[in-house]
Amino acid sequence: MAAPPPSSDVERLAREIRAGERNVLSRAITLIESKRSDHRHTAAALTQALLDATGKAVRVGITGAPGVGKSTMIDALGTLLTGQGRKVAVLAVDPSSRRTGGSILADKTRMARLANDANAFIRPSPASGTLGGVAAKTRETMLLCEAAGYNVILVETVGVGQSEIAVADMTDFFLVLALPGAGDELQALKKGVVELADMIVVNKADGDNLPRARIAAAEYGAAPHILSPRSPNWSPPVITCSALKSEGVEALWSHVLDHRQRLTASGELAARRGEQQVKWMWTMLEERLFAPLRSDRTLKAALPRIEAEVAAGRLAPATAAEEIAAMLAR
Ligand SMILES: Nc1nc2c(ncn2[C@@H]2O[C@H](COP(=O)(O)OP(=O)(O)OP(=O)(O)O)[C@@H](O)[C@H]2O)c(=O)[nH]1
Ligand SMILES: [Mg+2]
Repeated sequence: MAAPPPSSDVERLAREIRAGERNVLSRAITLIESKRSDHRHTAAALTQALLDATGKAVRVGITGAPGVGKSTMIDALGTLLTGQGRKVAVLAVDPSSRRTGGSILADKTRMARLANDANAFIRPSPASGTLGGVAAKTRETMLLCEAAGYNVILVETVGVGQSEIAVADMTDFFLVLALPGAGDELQALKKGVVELADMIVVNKADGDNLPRARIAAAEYGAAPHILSPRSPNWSPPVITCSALKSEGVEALWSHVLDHRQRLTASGELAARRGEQQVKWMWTMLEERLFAPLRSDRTLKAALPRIEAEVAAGRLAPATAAEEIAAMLAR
């Protein structure tokens, strides 16, 4: 099936994005985030038109508990990379309503250097919605940024809930930041996130924290997941850093590049990307099929009643599912 030919509007947008025009990029991302169906059609045509210019960036996901120093690390790492002549885009996946206007501003002040860097582009998380929806928009945004010439994409997500999986599924390298405290934190990290990690970075390894950070790094290094890494060609390193003092950031990046080289050589990187693309397709299809559940007034009004009937045992779940499917099909 061939994609529909792009309209002249889409062609112009695509051309300007390829030329790296930031304002156009911002406007195009707003189209992607829009709920209007005409905007969504344009956005889809645009990503299709730009597809050949995507996929060349190093995509890095960054997670960790609130306050661990993700934004500070992104500022330090991003500044290092723009200093090497790279173009860095910073995106976020935060489906909670945590990130209101105020904290976007707070984020920009924690990324003060990057926020004023002509070779960096910072875009906060799309407004709250379903995780699937927010993640889908961030993925599309990532593609636009790549087409605009950004060759490093850093995606921040907060270390609570399912959003880590979504971010691990859209990146090549997944970085978990941890605190020097260890102990409890190690327990928490063991519950899943760490299995996604391509590297663990114990941050805030400065001042009085330094000895504790070293101990924590040794403890993480001995954690069971390290013995069963995601790839046969990569064992996740555990390092210490100080994002605040920009210490250890170069070593961090050299691990990212080393990982890239090994997984490219083994063919795993291409395979991972391919699997991710197919998974995105299904996620987007699901989002699209279920969209009426959130937007259709009649459906929205009917669902609480149906749920209540099912909960009370008056309506069989199978019958309820049939009823909802029939309404979706209308
Ligand atoms: N001492 C020390 N403080 C740090 C370091 N990195 C970050 N901080 C401080 O920790 C606090 C939180 O930093 P952020 O970068 O905003 O943390 P975050 O993980 O992005 O936080 P959320 O986005 O709210 O989840 C700030 O006060 C930083 O200055 C570090 O390496 N050393
Ligand atoms: Mg942050």
